[in-house]
Amino acid sequence: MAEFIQIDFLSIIPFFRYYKNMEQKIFLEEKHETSIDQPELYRVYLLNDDYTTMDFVVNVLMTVFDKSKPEATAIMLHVHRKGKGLAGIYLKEIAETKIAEVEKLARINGFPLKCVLEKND
Ligand code: TYC
Repeated sequence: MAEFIQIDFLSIIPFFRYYKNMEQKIFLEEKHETSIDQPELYRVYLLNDDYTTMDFVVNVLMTVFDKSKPEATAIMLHVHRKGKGLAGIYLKEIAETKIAEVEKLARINGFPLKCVLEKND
């Protein structure tokens, strides 16, 4: 003799509601997490000095910071006139690596060129 399982649909409704709420809660928590997990970005500035050649600075901006020649020239002239200029904005580790690269290239070539790192708030 076959046995039948009887389902009382009315008593199942609260369970559906519970799972729907849980799904929404997880969705909201995930959304919240992505909004607070923004990576912190840092600005790399080049500083002016009296000894580094303009050509070397343009070269550094093109090779290390991926600037075109006209962009690199404009940034270099801005640094030369104003004392400081933005080379790029990166994640902290990448920014630090770029600074190390610039200062290593500068020392090898006998120039005192320096960079500074500032948090991009
Ligand atoms: N002031 C330098 C000169 O007259 C050129 C220069 C530009 C140096 C930018 C550094 O970050 C710098 N030769």
